Amino acid sequence: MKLTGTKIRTLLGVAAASVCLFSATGQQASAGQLYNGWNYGIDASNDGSGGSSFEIKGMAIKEVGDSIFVALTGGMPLTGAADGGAADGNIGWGDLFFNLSGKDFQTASSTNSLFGIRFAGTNDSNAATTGVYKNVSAMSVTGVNNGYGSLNQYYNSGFDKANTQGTDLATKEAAYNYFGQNTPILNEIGSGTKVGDITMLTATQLLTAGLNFGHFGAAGSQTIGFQLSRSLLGSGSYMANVFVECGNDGVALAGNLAKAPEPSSIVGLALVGLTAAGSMLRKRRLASVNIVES
Ligand SMILES: [Ca+2]
Ligand SMILES: [Ca+2]
Ligand SMILES: [Ca+2]
Repeated sequence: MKLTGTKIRTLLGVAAASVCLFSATGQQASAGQLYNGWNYGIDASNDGSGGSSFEIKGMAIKEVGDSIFVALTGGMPLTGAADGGAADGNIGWGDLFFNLSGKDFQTASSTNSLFGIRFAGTNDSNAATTGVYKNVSAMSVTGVNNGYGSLNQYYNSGFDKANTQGTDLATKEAAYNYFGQNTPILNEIGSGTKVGDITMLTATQLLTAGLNFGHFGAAGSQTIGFQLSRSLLGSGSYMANVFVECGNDGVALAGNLAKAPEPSSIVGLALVGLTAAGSMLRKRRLASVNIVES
C-alpha cells in the first residue's frame, strides 16, 4: 500500500480536528460476547490492509480478582513488523484505549478523558514507557507509519465490510459515529499521566485463565496478553479499542467494569449504613483518603 500525500492529509486533518465540533452522539456501550468469563470483540478476519501482519482478529477482556486481563490476537507481533515506508522502519501496535466517559472517542480525547495503555514498547507512542495512563488525549501516528489519513480513506480502499471495528461497532456508521469519518485515526497516547504498570501474560497464563479465541474461529498467529490493576481504571461501561500504527486494522470492545472490591465497597457500606457507629465512619474516612492518594 502506497499512499502518497498521506502525511500532508493527516496534518491537515489534525488542523481541522482542532477546530471541528464533534458529533454529540454518545456511544451506548453494550456487552460483547461472553465466553468463559472473557468478554470478546471479534474483528472481521479480512479487513487488515497490507497483508497478514496487519490483520487483527479479536480483543478480549476478563476481570480476575483485583486485575483486568486484556488479550489481543492477530498477525501483528508485539514488536511490530518491518516497513520501509514508516519513519522508524517499523509498523506495530498502537496503544489501547479505555473510554469510560460515555462520549464519542474524539470528545473524550479532546477533554483528556481517556485511559490509555501502552503495551508495545517499540511503537511511536508519546507515553514514555509501557503502562497505564489517565487523563489521556490521543494522537494519530498513521502519517509516519505509511498509513491512512482517516477511516473514510480506509473504508474506501476496499475495506467497507461488516465488523471492521469488531462486533461491538459492527457497521461503518457506528464506527464513524464513534471515531469520526474524515478526521485522523487517533491511535496512540498523545499526552496523559502514568498511574501504573502492566504485567505481560504468557500464553500458558492466558490459557489457564480460559482465553479461547478459537471458540470464535478468531485465533491469530500472535496472541498478546497483559494484566493491570482494576483500581487504575475505575468502573462502569467502557469502549476499549486499538488500531495498528498505520490504521490498517483496528478492533473495539464494549463492556462493563465492575466496581473494585476495595476500598469502594467500604465507602458504599458506610454510606448505606446510616446507623453505623464510629468505627465504620473511621473506615470510611480512611477509604476516602486512600482514594485521593491513589
Ligand atoms: Ca481484522
Ligand atoms: Ca512505527
Ligand atoms: Ca478491523
